[in-house]
Amino acid sequence: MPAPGSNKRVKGISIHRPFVYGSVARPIDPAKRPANLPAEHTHQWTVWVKGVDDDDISYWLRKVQFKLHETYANPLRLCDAPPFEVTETGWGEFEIQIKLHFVPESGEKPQTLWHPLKLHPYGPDAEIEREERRPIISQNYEEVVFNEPVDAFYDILTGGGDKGKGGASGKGGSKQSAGRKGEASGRTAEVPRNKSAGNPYSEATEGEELDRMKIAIKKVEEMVKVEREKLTGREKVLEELRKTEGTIIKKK
Ligand code: SLL
Repeated sequence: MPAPGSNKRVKGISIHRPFVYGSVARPIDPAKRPANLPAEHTHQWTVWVKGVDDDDISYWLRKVQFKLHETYANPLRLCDAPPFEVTETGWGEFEIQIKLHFVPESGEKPQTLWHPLKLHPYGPDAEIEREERRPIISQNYEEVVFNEPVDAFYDILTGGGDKGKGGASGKGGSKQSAGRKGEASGRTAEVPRNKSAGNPYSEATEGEELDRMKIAIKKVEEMVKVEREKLTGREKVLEELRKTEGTIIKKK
């Protein structure tokens, strides 16, 4: 057992933890517009940091600070317990600074992310989304990597800690109990096998992405082959031309 407060690191080990950050924005329905809402506010939005499929991440993430645009009163918003999210209303898009503070046992420095808040539909379905006032979701899957974590944090990350929350029991636990290579037991970096209504990030999604990449690689290889053949043909013509030109020069 390491001495309390020991900062001995677990050598050669790197542990990653997945999470999702992003935002959802809803255009304010004029029929249901709250009376006290400033006239220029067009949307209500929420920005968040959460586990994949709402898995508990509070055993490694202690608090999250969101820094909003300076047009907001008190732009620094600190969430020191889950849910790590801020809901606001406003009129414009801007970059939200998200600062992740890890649990003190980790000894890790905070890490900063940036999320561009989206209020307006984008992509191929933008028009219909606008017409139907659909919520605009913009989110990213991300992984934080802890290289050679200190002993105490390693125990917490892998479920050996005694914090008693979100461990090998309950919803997250059953999903995570399978374990991954190089990780002891309990808490792992597993994502759900299949996607669901609220969560697009899963092993199946990853598989689909890999299949798409395989198809794309094959296509690129075929295109390269076609171009190579064209090049060989042109080099032959060039060779012929060189010969012909050589003959002409001799004639001169
Ligand atoms: C823009 N560069 O011009 C961006 C800035 C800022 C949005 C957008 C403030 C709300 C409030 C708000 O929505 N700021 O007044 O409380 O589009």
